[in-house]
Amino acid sequence: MNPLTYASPFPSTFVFGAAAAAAQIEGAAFKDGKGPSIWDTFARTPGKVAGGDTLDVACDHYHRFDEDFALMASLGIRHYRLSIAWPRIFPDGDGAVNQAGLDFYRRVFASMARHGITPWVTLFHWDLPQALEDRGGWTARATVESFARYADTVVKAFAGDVRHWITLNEIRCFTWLAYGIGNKAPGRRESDAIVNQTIHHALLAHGHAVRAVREFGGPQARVGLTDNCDVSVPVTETAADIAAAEAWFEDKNAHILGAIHGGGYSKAYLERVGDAAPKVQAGDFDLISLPTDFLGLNVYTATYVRAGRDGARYEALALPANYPRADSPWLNLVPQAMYWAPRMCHALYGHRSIYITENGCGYNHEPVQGGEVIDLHRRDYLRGHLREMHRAIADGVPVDGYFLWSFIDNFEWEDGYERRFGIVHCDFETQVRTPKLSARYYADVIRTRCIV
Ligand code: GBH
Repeated sequence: MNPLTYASPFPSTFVFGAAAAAAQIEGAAFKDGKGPSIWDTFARTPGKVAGGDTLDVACDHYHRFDEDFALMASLGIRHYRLSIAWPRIFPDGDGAVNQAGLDFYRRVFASMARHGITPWVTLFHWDLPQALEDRGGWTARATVESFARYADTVVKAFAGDVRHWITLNEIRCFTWLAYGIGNKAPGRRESDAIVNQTIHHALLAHGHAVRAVREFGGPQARVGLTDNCDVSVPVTETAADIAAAEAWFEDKNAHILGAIHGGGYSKAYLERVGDAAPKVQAGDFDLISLPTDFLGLNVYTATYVRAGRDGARYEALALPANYPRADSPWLNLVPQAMYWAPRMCHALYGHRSIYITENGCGYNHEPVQGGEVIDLHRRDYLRGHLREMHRAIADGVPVDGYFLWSFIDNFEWEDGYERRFGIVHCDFETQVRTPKLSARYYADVIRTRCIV
C-alpha cells in the first residue's frame, strides 16, 4: 500500500524548484571576455529570431542576480536549475580559460548560498561557442573533446559549490532542430546521416560530463542527463492502449534514451536509419552508458497513442485543429504527460530517481495591471500538471523533484521576447520584475507541500 493519496502532501524530501538557462536570462553577451555563442550569431541573422530580438541584454541577470535570488527566496523557491555559458569560460571554445567567466559564476553561487538556494547546474544548454561552430560544431567529433575539457574545468572549479550536475539539455534541440530542421542555431539543414552523427557526438559529450563529475565532483556529487523525450499518453488507460503507448515511446526515444540505456543503438533503430546510421568508434558506448544518479525530464506536451489496427503496434493520433494549446503552437495541453513520461522511463530504463527538470507554458500577452499579472491560464497549467505528477508518485514512480520553467520571462530562442514562460513578469524596457499570480500560487504549493 502506498500511503500517498490524491490530496496528501508531497514527500518531505521532494524538491520544488525553478529553472532557467544562461543564454536566455544573463544578457552581458559580450562582457568580461565572453565569446560569441552560436545564438548570438543566429540572432543577428535576419529572419531567424522573432522581432530581430538578440540575447544582448535579456533579463540583465548578469548584473541583477542578487535581487533575482532574493525574489526567488521570498517565494520559497530553494532549488534553482541554471546553466553555465560555455563561451564565458572558453571564449574560443577550447583555448585559454577566461578567469572573469569563472569569477562570475563564483559570485552567483555565493549569492545563492546567502539566499539559501541550492544550485542544479546544467553544463550545456545550447550556447555553443561560435568558434567551435566555425570548425564544424556538433557535426565534428573534435567538439566532443572541447566539451570534455570544458566539463573538466567547470566541475573542478565548482565542486565545492555544486552537488547536482546536469550534463546536457535536450539533445534533440541542439542536434536535430539545429542541424536538420534549422529553426535553432546554427540553423543548418543537413542530411539525416549528419544529424544522426551530431546526436552521437552529443551522447559522447554526455558521457564525458558524467566522467568529469565522477573524477572531479567529489564524493557528494550527483549527475544526470536532461532529456525532452517524446511522450506518449494512452488514449484510454487500458492494457492495450498502454502497451501501444509504450511501444511508440520506445521507438521514438530509441536514438537517445534507448541508446544510452541499451549500451548501443538497437537493431530496430539501425534498420530504420539504414545508411544514415551514425559512425561509432570502439569504446564509445563505454562512455555513453556510464551509470548516472538520476534522469532529468523536460515535460511540456505529449502525443496521444492507442492500440494499432490491422496488426500495427500502435496508432499515434494527430490532434484536431481546435485541441487546446498555449500560445506556443507546439504546446498542446496534455497534463497526463506528467504521469506517463516518468512512468515509462522508470519502466523501460529502470530509473530509480527522476526529476522533472522543466515544465511550464508560454503565452504572449500578459499585461501587468495594478501591480500584478492575472495568469490564471498558467496557474491552471501548473495545477493540472502537478496533479498528474502527484498521481505518478502515488503509483510508485520515483519522481523526486520538479523544476518549473521558468522563473522569469526570458529570451525564448527563435520566439524572442514575445513568448513568456515566467512566473515572474519581466518588463524588458525597464527590467522591473513583477511576480505573477502563478508565482504566488507556486509559493503556496511549496509552503504547504500540497496541490492547493
Ligand atoms: C525547453 O525546450 C528548453 O529547454 C528551454 O530553454 C525553453 O525555453 C523551454 O523549453 C520553452 O520552450 O521545432 O516545430 O519541432 C522545449 C523544447 C520546443 C522542443 C518545441 C520541441 C517542437 C517545435 N521544445 N519543439 S518544432
